[in-house]
Amino acid sequence: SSSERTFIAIKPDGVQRGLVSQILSRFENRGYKLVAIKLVNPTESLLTQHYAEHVGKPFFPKVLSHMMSGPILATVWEGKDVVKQGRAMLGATNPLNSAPGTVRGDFGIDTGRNVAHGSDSVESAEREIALWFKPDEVVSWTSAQATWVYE
Ligand code: YYY
Ligand code: MG
Repeated sequence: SSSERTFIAIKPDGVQRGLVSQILSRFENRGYKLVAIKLVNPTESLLTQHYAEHVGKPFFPKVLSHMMSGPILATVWEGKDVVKQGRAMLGATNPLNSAPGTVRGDFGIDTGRNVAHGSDSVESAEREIALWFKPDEVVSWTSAQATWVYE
C-alpha cells in the first residue's frame, strides 16, 4: 500500500562525503514522502540491536566501529513498495556489484563504506523505525504531490 514505510540511513561515510542531499533527492524525486529525519550519533547498544542478525559475525566489529565513527542521517520514507524499491535504489551490499544508477553503484567502492542502509523487509522496517525513532518523531502528513505521483 502507499502507506508502506522504510528506514533509510546515510552512514558516516555518506555524511562525511557530503552525499546527504544527493541521496535524499533521489527518494524525493522518485515521489516518496519523507516522514522522519534526524542526525544521530548512535550508541553501541542501538547499533547492536539494529544489526542483531550480524552480531558475532567476523565483520561485525568493524561495522560497529564504522557506524560509530561519525553522525548518521536516519530517515523514514513512505510510499508504495518503498521497502523493495528503496533497496533497489541503494544497490547491492558490495558496491562493486551495484549497478550504475544506484546509490552504492554511483558513490561507493568497498562494502564497509557502502554509504547507506535500507531495510530489507516490511518487518525489518517496522523494527528499525521503532528502534531509531520515537513514535512522535514519525510524522503523518499529506503531500500535495500525491495525486500527481499516484494514479
Ligand atoms: O543489508 P545490507 O546493508 O545490504 O547488507 P548486510 O548483509 O545486512 O550487512 C550489513 C552491513 O555490514 C553492510 O551494509 C556492510 C557491512 N558488511 C561488511 O562490512 N562486510 C561484509 N562482509 C558484510 C557486510
Ligand atoms: Mg541488511
